[in-house]
Amino acid sequence: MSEAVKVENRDGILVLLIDNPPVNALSVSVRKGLHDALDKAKTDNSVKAIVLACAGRSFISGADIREFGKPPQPPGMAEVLDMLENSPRPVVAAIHGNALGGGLETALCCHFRIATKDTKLGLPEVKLGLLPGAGGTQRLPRVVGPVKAVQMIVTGEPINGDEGLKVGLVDGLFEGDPVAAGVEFAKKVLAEKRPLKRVRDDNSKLDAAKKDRTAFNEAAAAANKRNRGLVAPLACAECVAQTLEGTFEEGLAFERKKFLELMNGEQSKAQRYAFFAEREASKVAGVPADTKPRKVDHVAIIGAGTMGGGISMSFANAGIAVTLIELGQEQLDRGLGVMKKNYDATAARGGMSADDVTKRMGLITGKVGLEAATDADLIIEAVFETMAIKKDVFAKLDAIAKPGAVLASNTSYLNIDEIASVTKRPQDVLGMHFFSPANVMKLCEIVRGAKTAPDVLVTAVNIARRIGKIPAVVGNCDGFVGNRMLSARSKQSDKLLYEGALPQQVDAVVTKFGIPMGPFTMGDMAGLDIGWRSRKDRGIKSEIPDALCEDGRFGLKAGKGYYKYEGGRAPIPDPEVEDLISKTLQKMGKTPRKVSDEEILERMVYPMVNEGARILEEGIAARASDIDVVWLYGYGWPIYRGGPMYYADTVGLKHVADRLAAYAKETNDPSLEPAPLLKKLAAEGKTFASLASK
Ligand code: T1G
Repeated sequence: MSEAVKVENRDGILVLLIDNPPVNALSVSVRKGLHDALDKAKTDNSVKAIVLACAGRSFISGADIREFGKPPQPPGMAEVLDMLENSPRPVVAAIHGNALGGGLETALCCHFRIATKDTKLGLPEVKLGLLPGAGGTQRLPRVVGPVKAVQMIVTGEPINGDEGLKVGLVDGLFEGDPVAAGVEFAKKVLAEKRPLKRVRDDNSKLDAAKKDRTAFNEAAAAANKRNRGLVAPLACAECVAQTLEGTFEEGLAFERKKFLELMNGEQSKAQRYAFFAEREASKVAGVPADTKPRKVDHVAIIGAGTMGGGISMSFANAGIAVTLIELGQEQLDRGLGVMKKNYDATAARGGMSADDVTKRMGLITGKVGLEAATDADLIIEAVFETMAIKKDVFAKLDAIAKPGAVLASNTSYLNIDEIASVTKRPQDVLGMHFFSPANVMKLCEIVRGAKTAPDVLVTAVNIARRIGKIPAVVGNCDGFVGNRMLSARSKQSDKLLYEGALPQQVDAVVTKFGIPMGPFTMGDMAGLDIGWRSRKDRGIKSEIPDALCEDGRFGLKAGKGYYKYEGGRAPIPDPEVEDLISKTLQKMGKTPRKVSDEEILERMVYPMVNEGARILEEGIAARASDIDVVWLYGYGWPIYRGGPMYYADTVGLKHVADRLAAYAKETNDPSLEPAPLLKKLAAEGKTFASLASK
């Protein structure tokens, strides 16, 4: 008996209990344990039925992703699943927690499945750039029908046990101990002499779609709607469609072929990297892994503006009560009204019920005056982005907040140490930089002050994950990690207009690369007047955006900026802007040149990578993968490209460094000179990833 699979014979019911923390992945030790136990059971006449269950918090959460890309270790999943599916005795999967990916595929090879009502049953392989590679694309449609199956497999979204019972994915629900429930169900199956049906043998749920593909095609198209640039979702749909074409065996062979293509493809490698990078970022470098977070029961948010409202909604969405504090009743009511409107809009779209809206709004208690934060364990300040106002708030909080309360600022670039300096408790102060819209965007930059205590960092990371955010710990500098790299890119996009590129050309290169919005569309969205005013305050000229603003072209809100807008938010290239740019260049005595898309892409991405190298040199980020997490979840970097640092590794750091040096010379821009770390790694033929193994 392997320690990963404990075997126990309970009056003829053979219990196979998988115990492979933390998520019961189907690692080789589990596969071996199952294989040996099933092999022995074949000739053990005392065994009348088999129960497959898991110890710990969950049923099997999938194949062991860490094994991918390495030489396969027997027994393979297919072999073990075959033994389950062809067992001469009934096999019952007793599922709790998660049955995901290979976990659900394993359960589909059992004759019966029972689950708890809140179990997550899903095939999320598509999120790793893969598809269910152990028969899931062929078995799930035979159990829940091809329409439901294609939705689940292409989106990767799970259903719970309740819904599983309704759609026939589970045969019964249970509460409490999976093993006891499994044994009881197995006894019932024996007593009722239920026939042993293999999922693969029942095609009845495929008949309707075989006759009329409309519903299936519509479901496949709908599920694929937001998958621009990704190859896995399409492959998932193709595999499910195979159930309507040929035999089970043919479908299985097709699935195998497509799975291997994806697993060995560039996109899945990047997406699997992103999966682990996200989890790595939650481990605070330099802080002992067993550092306990402080207790956070009561949360206060200061400021009911866009950010404060979005942050409050994130907590409410996670079922955590918050006190939302404003200085005046009118501002508070306005902020609460905006949140209610947001929730109502989601409900109107069917994204939640009216009851959900009431519940979530019920978790947000509006208060006037900072005193309402007195007993909060965590206070997140989200007031105006000026140092004076933040200092004033933190000085007051210092006098009001209870000892040990964590004081976080949502500032997007101001100096955390300067904010902390007005308190007597700098060790309790840090940044929690949410990204707008805060109730949607996943990233939370956790900004580490010079004096921030380790357990305060761990507390912020922990609470960020509790509200469904993806935390990345960053150091204190102008722009932290994300915005600092964004400014390196903006500097180049602005310069390109003075060299002959047009806004729509630059934006098209960036969106074709897979980033949702180009720099000039982004500028129009944010408003060009903000930068214009700040430049005027500092006596700085920037001829093209200045000329646009002098012409009242403030961006989307003015109906024109770098683009024109005709009623909607879609940016329309505007000949007037082309004219304005050409006149500005003439005035400046500049001759525009043809700028290639390739140069634009390199000057959009490589300066960011260069800034990322400097960020690593300065210790502002502990890992290159943390920088990638920031860009994947804060700025829409395409998941199938892994992040800027991962992407640079795939391009080759020597090429990146050489191109930067060339552009530094051609455009007379020393800031494009390769950073020392980049130069060093390039010279040594190494990658940013090689730093992680140190
Ligand atoms: N393989 C290896 N390690 C895994 C893993 C997996 N499948 N899932 C999680 N881990 C590690 C994770 O890296 C972390 O490690 C720890 O477990 C806790 O994870 C053939 C091809 C299950 C919902 O895609 O979605 O089956 O940081 O922090 O928040 O068709 O983990 O502690 O060192 O995420 O409670 C399909 C992936 C695989 C599910 C739990 N399955 N996992 O969330 O914990 S491919 C998945 C998750 C497959 C077959 C195909 C989540 C979770 P460390 P965690 P959590």
